[in-house]
Amino acid sequence: MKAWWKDRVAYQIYPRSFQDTPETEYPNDGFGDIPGIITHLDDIKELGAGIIWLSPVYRSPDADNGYDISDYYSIDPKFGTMADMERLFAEAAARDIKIIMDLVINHTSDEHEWFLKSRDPQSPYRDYYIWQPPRKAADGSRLPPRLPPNNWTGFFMGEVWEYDEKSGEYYLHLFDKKQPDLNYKNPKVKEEIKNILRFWLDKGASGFRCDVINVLYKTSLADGKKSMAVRGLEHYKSQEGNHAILRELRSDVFDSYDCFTVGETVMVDLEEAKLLCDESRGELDMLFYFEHLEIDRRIARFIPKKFLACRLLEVLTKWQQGLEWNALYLENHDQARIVSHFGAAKKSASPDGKPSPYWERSAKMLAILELTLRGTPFIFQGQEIGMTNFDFKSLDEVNDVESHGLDKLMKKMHIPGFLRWKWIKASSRDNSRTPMQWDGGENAGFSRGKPWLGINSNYRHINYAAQKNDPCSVLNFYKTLIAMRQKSECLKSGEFVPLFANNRLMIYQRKLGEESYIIALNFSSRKARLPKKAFAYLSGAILMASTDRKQLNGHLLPWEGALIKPNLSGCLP
Ligand code: TEU
Repeated sequence: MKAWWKDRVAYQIYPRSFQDTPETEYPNDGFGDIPGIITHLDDIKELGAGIIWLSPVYRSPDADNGYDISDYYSIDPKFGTMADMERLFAEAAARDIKIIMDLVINHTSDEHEWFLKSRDPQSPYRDYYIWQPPRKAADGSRLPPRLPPNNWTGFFMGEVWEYDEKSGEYYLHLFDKKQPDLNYKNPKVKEEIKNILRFWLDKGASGFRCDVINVLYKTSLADGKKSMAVRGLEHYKSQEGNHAILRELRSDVFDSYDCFTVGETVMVDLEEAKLLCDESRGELDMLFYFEHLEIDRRIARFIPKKFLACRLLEVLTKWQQGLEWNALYLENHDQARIVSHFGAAKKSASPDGKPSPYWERSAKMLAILELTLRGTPFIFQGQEIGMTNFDFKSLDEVNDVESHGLDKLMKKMHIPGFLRWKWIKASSRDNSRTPMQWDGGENAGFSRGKPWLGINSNYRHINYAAQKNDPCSVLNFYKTLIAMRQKSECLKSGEFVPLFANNRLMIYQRKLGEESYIIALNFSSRKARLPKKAFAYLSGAILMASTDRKQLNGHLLPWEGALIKPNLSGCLP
C-alpha cells in the first residue's frame, strides 16, 4: 500500500510568525502561538494540505528562534501550554491533518539541564557533549593565547569551539555558541533521544522533520580541509556512524508507529541522499536538499549569480530522477521568499506598498513548478498568498543570528558595507520569517501587540483575507492546483522527463501509463517564443496557467506558467 505521506501536501508553520492570540500566558505579546494555529486549521484544510510541519514550539531561550531547545518535554510559554498542544493534535486529527514536529537533536540549548550539568567535568552528563582540551601549542603549552582543539568553522560563519574557564576545556558547537553539539558516541544520548521521540509520537505526532540530521556523528575531530565555506565537514557530514544512528532510531522507535521522517540534510549530494533515503536501508523517508535554491548563489547561498532556467531544470532532473521520492519545497523559514528569489518580486515593494508588476503571475507560475513535481510538496506559510521578501532598511531590523554572523565575517574580509547589506538583504532568513499577512488591518491581523519582527509594508495589497474572496488570487490558484494534483496519480508520482530549457524557459513532462502532462514555465519579464519542435505537444489544452490564456500559440507571456494536457501522445520522448 502507498504510504499516506506520499499522498498529501504539507504546510509548514513557523509558529512565532503565524497568529498571535490573547489566549496564552503572554497575551498579544507579538509572538504567534498554538491557540492561533488552531484558529486557522480550517484555512489549512481548505488549502488542501493534509500534513503540518510545526517548527519548534519547545521551551527555548531563543538564541536561534527555538532551534536551541532547553526542554524537549515542554512547550515554551509564549506559544501556550501542553494542554494547548494536545488540543492542537486533537483538532488537527478531527480534520484529518497529521502533525509532524521539528526534531532538533544535533544540539541542545546551552541552557538545557544536560548541558548545565555537563559543565562539571565530574558529572555523568559531561559526556553528553563534545568537550576537548585546548590544542597544544608548538612549545607544548596549552596556555593563553590558547588554541582551539581544531580548525573547523561553523554554519553561522564563526567559531565552533567555546572555551569554558571553569573546566579549562572547549565545547563544540557547529551552530551558535548557545547550541552545543550532543555527543552521539555516547549511547546514553541516543536513549534520551528515543524517549523524546516516543513521548511526542505517543502524544499524537505523526513524524518528524529532522533538523541537520546528517551531521550528528563526528567521526573524528581532526583538522578540516581548506574550504571557503564550512571547514571540517568531511569529518562529520553523512558519516557511517550517522547512517547507523538513523537506522537505530528507525528500528527502535519509528517502526512501532505509523509515522514518517523528512530529514533536513545540509550540503547533501545525490549519492549521500540515495543512501539516506534507500527504503531497504531504513533510515529516512525523504529529505530536503538545497541544490535547486542555490543555482543562482555562490558559496552556499549568499553571493548572487545569474539565474538560468536550464540550470534549474538540470538540478531538478537530477533529483527527480535520482531519488525514488523527493521532499519538494521552494520556501522555508531559512530561505528568501520564492517570488523574490526566482520570481518577479525581486525588489521590495514600491513606497506605496504595491507589489511589483508580474508579482502575481510569477507567484502562480512558481506554484505550478512546485506542485507538478514528483514527491511530497511542502508549502511554507505565506507562500500560498505570494508573500515577498521583507523591505528591511538596515541590519538593525534583522534578528537572524546567521545574518549577523555573515556580516561580521564579511567585515573581516573587508567587503564594503553597501555590498554586505545588499547580499544580506536578499538572502537573510528573516525574509521568510516576517509575520503572516492575514488582512489589511492593524499589524496585518497577526497580532494586537507589537510583532516580534517587522511586518512587510505590502500587507494591504498582499493578504489572506483579500485573496480568499478573489477567485483569481494566488491563494485560490494554489487551492485549485492542489486539488488537481491530489486527483492525479501522475502528478504525484509519475515519471519526470525534461524536454527543453534555455536561460529563461523550461519545459518538462510528467507521465504515468496513459496519463501525461506538459509543464512550460517562463522565468522572465520578456515574452518567449517556444521551440518549434515543441509546438506539437504544447498545442494541447491549458488546464491551468498563471495567465488566463487557453492556448499558448507558440509563445509564453512574461512569467507565464502553464500546465498542459498534450494532444499528441506519439511525439513525446
Ligand atoms: O538549518 C540548517 C542550516 O544549515 C541553515 O541554517 C543554514 O545555515 C542555512 O539555511 C543555509 O545557509 C536548520 C534550521 O532550519 C535552522 O533554522 C537552524 O538555525 C539550524 O538548523 C540550527 O538548528
